[in-house]
Amino acid sequence: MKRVALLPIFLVAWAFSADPAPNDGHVKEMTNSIGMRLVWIEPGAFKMGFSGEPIAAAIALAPWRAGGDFDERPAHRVRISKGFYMGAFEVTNAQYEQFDPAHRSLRGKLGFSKEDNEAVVFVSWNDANRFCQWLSKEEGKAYRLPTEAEWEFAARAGTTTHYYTADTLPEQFLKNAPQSLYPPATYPPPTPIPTVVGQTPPNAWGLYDMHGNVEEWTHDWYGPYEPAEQTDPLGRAAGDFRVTRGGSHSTQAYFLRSENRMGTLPDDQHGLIGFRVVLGAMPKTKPLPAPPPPLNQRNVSQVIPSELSKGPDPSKPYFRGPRKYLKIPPDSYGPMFSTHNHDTALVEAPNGDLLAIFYSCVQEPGREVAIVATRLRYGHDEWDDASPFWDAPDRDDTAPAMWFDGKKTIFHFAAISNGEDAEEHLVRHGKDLDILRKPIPADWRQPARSADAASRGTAAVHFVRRRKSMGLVTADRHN
Ligand SMILES: [Ca+2]
Ligand SMILES: [Ca+2]
Repeated sequence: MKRVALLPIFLVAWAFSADPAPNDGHVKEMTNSIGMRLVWIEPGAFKMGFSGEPIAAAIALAPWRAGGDFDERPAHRVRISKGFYMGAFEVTNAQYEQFDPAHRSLRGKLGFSKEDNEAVVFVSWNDANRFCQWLSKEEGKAYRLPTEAEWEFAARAGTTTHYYTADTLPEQFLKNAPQSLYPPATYPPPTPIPTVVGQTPPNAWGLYDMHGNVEEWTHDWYGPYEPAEQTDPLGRAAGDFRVTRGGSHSTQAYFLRSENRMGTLPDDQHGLIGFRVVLGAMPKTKPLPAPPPPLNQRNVSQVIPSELSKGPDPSKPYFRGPRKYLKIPPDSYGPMFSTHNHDTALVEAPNGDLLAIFYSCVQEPGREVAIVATRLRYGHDEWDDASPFWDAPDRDDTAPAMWFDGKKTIFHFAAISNGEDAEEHLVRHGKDLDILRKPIPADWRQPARSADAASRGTAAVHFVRRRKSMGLVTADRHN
């Protein structure tokens, strides 16, 4: 982890040659010990989230998206009370590898990011934080990831439009956008594209690549917005996904908007995701509490009914009429979608409830695809209303499967992708739905329907493979 000693002399000169301090002793621009250019972001206030004009049809691509994604609302006033320095560019391979030289082996993986001056990718949220800690120690200063609010504030640079370039984004910002997933395409994109930083015009505050190039990790857990004005918000206190912002190459302009929110698991290392740093103390505010659990996880009886094994009298005919188990309000466009719901997985829980999950979207494969759930509680005649179950924002949470091990644990098999081809296969299990990862061959796309018990304590899950063949994996409580 050795620092390159070549740059500082030049860089100190740069710092002193920067514009005079704007008003409180901060130079407008400086370059740090590893050659990162940082620009000073003044404190201020802005409206965070979707507001303003409907998105043009050529960008929204579907009328239901003219108002942005459901999680961009309600737009709310945010005050950023303290200024900070922000990387003018995304962190590059050359910069990151001063911290972690071993990362070099990932250059060019799937065709992404080969050169020194390309944005670093295949770095998890945890990696990005470790990099910030390392740099903080090296320089004796406080480097960190931006909060989600700081990121949007900085990206907008005073604009209220969908991009800092107005309500449309010039063509030069779009790298491989037609190879995005909606309409469908393959992952990785068949045409590798350079991600050299700073090739498109910066915003008014001197920040490059806030629209596209690579997605950028932020500090915050992903969760719903609140309508009230906030000062220095830090997102939610807990969650499954960390927010990424700005969209990337191989992604359509809709997802590159200033207000668009994306996210994934904090240990995900992905070819679309990198980061930029902030220099400045973390705000001392408290995050919003984690949102309340969805209906399908609320008031779940912990009692195992004594008569559970007793069914209808087998000697008498027994009919129950069809009953609706999918209850999503009409014209719902997130977090549940009334248009297209499919591929149910069903388990009987030990308390006698039936739990059903399925994927919900407008069109598959789409980045809006989410997993929703409904529960038929033991002794009830009607299924609950549907409620959200699992939804990595702007990822296709492809085909779910579930399995109860006959003892205490329900497993949820999931895949996260940007389109048709899943890149991440996950197993969540237990009361808290802890996330485990199960290594699955790269060309296996999605779990297919419900899992079966293969042997005592072991689930067998069929996976659809890319060439229409099937694969089989097993899982138990330990893996
Ligand atoms: Ca970017
Ligand atoms: Ca989004």
